[in-house]
Amino acid sequence: MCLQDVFNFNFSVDLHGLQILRDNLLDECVRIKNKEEGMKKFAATAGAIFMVMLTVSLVLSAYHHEGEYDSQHFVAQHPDKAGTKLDHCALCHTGGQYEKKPGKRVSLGSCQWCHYSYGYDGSGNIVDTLNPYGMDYLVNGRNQNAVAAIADKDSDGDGYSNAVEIAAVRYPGNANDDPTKVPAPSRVYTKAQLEAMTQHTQFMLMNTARSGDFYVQYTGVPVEDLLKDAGILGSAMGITVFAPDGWSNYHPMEIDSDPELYHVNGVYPEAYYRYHTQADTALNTTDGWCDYGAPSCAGRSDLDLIVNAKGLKMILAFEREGQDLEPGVLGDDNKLLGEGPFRLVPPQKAPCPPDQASNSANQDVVWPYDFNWDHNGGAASRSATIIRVEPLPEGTTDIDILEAGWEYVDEEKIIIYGAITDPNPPVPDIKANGQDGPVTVSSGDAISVTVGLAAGSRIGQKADWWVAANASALGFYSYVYGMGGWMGGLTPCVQMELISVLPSVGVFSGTLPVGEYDFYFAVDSNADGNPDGTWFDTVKVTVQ
Ligand SMILES: [Ca+2]
Ligand SMILES: [Ca+2]
Ligand SMILES: [Ca+2]
Ligand SMILES: [Ca+2]
Repeated sequence: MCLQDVFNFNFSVDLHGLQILRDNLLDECVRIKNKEEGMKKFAATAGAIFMVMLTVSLVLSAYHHEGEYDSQHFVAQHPDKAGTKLDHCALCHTGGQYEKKPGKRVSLGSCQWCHYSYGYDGSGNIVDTLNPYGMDYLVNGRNQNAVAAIADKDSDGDGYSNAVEIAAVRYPGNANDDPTKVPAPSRVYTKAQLEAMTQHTQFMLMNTARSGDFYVQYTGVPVEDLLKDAGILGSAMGITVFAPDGWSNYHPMEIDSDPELYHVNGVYPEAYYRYHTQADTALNTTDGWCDYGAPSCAGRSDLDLIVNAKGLKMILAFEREGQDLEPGVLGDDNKLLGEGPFRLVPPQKAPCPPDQASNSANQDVVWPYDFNWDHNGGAASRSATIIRVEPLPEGTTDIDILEAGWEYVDEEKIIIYGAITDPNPPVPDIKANGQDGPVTVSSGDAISVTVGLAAGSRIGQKADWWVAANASALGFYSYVYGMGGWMGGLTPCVQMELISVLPSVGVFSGTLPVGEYDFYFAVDSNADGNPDGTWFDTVKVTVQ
């Protein structure tokens, strides 16, 4: 009798718990299916198939968000989704890349991509910025009926209809976001918490392309320290910082050869203070371009080395010249005014003098506008409320607060989410004879193995479940739910959404031949059929 026969022969298990869970899941599938069919019927009876070929001639003022026209149609159809992450440009628009110089491509998020591709003056082609859902919405009439008409389509081809995705608050135009994923770990910081951390003060130039330059002293916490405090994972490659007006900036963790990518870790080069009467807005009120009026500029002269005791770092600033940053508000023209309560401040990577504004008619000056000079001011996110640490851990998706950013401005908070420590991960538990082990029994003694799971933050995420035993000299055996017992090799027990299994259920009960057995219970952060063992527990059984 081989070990497999032993397992099969002796296998007797209380499947009741698992069966109840399975039945609940089947009910849920039926419910979703009915909902989908209801949507189909509604769409058909409404006859809402509008093939309106739109000429995209959009008359809009500068800085006006196109989303305001379309979001009303989406929210009218889905009033309960107002203010969710779907009530955002990213519902219909994608990010993109452009070739800045031959062979050099720059990636932009949905907001920046729209502004880049479509332009502030509406001169570009908005269609270039649409994701598959946005495209379906457009060709179906670009109105509330269009939202209904495309409900049962799977625009992004990820296997879930638009209606199902929207109900689950998942992007219907992004195949990387679907209802089997759970929100990424997140952590909220208050201003008081930031102030309690080790402070960093630095004097620096904020050089912009066309908004005017200034020297300033900012105080805050180094972003590197903040992310360490949040438990940044070794897998993190960079951060995207969001402001509540929809603006975002990406920053890699380590220094990058791209001059426009400002890194999070480490220090930036020292710089010289550059002063010229032509640039000084206090002296040259017609076309000066640099504000030297900050108290921290006092006593400095042209070509003085700027000394910052702890160097220049990317900081999350909350004070300017010792005063709280002015909170951000959205002006009548949709432009963000103010910069607080928190501003992400990157120093210059390649220090240079303040240069004339690009839109100034007078470039016959000491430091005319130079496209290739370092304009760090443009990468300094004002009123930052969200830091996404990328890439998001497998099986997770964006948290649902993108449009709640204004509340964070008022409440002086910032949220960090993504590749950070999960304070509430799944905890699998496997026991032999009620013990965590190791367990030693005599030949002929009964052995029972039970598993339990606290699904934690991953409740609802689709996963591979594994119940396996590694028997000395005979290799792996798996308990496969669909087969009703144990079989040789590694096969998932079941592939389904993570749920808490409390109390524990039996997976083996009987006797085993003399030998050593390592029993495993694992759940993965994916459902790809390959054993990852993202979260696992083990118990050793020795039969003497
Ligand atoms: Ca889909
Ligand atoms: Ca999707
Ligand atoms: Ca400038
Ligand atoms: Ca897997």
